Amino acid sequence: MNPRALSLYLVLDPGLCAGPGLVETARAAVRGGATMIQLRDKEGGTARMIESGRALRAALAGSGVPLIVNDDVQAARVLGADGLHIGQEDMSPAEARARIGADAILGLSVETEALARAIDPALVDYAGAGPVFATGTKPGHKPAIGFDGLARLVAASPVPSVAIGGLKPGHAGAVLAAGAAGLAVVSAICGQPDPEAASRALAGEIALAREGV
Ligand code: TZP
Ligand code: MG
Repeated sequence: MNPRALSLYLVLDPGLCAGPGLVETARAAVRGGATMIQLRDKEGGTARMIESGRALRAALAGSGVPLIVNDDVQAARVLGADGLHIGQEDMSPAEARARIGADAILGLSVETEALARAIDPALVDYAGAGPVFATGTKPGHKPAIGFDGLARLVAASPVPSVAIGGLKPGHAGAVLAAGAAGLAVVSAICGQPDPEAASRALAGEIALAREGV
């Protein structure tokens, strides 16, 4: 996996993208510069995941933006998704890797330095590191780690990390300075009145931060 794909990682949650809908939000985000899309649906079950995933796959075809499925390996396989993202409480990375195949992207959420250090780079392609800030998007999330904690997780991880949790415009410089490959966001794009403009603003900030401006 090219770590640049982690630059602006949109996590699409149907609960928060109810306005324009998942597909329109994804299209707008990609026009604005999103580099990876995850479908995360904690409520709808595998059937809805497959239905939404099919529409997203069609919308993303030819864009070069990978589609990642959260947790649901069955949906990921049926969809032929580009990858799977799992948390610490989901199946093990070894099982996930065995079920999605050698070529798919596998992401793992890590909330502590010890978990980041424990990543097996032979199995996992990237770490989702956070939450950087407290967020209403994920009730009951682990304690916020801040930018200092993020830097420690990134340093401990043997694979590229994407930061997540409460990230908004204004945060890209600090996230990249902490060593992360990019920002993963839900509410900073999903549910914004203009998801394309929101993505473009974040992507622009990330580009500026890379230039060291
Ligand atoms: N994992 C850790 S925080 C989080 C997830 C899925 C939610 C991030 O949402 P937001 O709206 O970008 O804070
Ligand atoms: Mg999970």
